[in-house]
Amino acid sequence: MNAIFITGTAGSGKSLLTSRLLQWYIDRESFPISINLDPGVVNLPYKPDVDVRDFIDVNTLMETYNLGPNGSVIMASDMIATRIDEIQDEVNNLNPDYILFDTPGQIELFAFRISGSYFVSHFQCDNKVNLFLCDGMLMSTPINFVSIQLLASAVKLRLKIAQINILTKRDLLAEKLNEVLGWAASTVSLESSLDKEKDSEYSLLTKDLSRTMKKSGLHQNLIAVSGSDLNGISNLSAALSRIVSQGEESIGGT
Ligand SMILES: Nc1nc2c(ncn2[C@@H]2O[C@H](COP(=O)(O)OP(=O)(O)O)[C@@H](O)[C@H]2O)c(=O)[nH]1
Ligand SMILES: [Mg+2]
Repeated sequence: MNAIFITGTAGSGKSLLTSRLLQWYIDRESFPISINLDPGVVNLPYKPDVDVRDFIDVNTLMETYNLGPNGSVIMASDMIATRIDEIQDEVNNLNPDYILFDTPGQIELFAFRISGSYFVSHFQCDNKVNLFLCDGMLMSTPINFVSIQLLASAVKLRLKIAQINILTKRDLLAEKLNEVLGWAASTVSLESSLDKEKDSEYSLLTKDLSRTMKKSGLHQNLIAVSGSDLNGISNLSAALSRIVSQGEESIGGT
């Protein structure tokens, strides 16, 4: 069993990509299942095989503990790890090839609180990989690009498993797509775009951060994917296969 955790900022395309990967593997005669770990989600573009909302009800938490919507979603996310045994049992009974974990809308609730990293490290399976989704619509300037790479690096440090960084919504980027992929692939290209930024103080700071990520091995390439027209999904599937065949010891990703 291979676990694929799908993380990223709110609205970056996690749930849509979960549904697309599910269908991708079904079409290739693998056996994938989907698990919704977002207790606060209302509508999903797929029918989850296991759903954390069956175990944790945000509305009940609101009433019982007199919480607002935000507080109850935080509490519900903190409770995910308490349900790991039930979720593990359901998954073991199904015994799939791929387990697609769709994670809470707000990345910090999963990656930066204790529950999410506990869940990732204690869930039992053969291989684990995290897909970190960088929202294509937020990668508009080289400074934004580096700040999101920094977030991707922080998530990698928290979850401590192999990670693939994905640029989502490639269909909406038009001519910007090659520029953003150029920033990911070439320091020269990124730094020359940073040199053109008006705010030179922040541009220098961003350059330093980017060089530090490169030096420490945290910088990763980006795979551009569209959850809308599926462009790029075969590259993603190939990167996933490489990690699965290399085994869990690989923490590098692409
Ligand atoms: N055009 C386009 N829209 C996308 C893509 N990925 C997600 N969306 C849309 O962006 C919105 C948020 O996506 P969702 O999967 O719910 O994001 P999540 O909060 O990360 O789970 C939805 O309206 C999706 O249809 C994509 O690759 N291309
Ligand atoms: Mg979602």
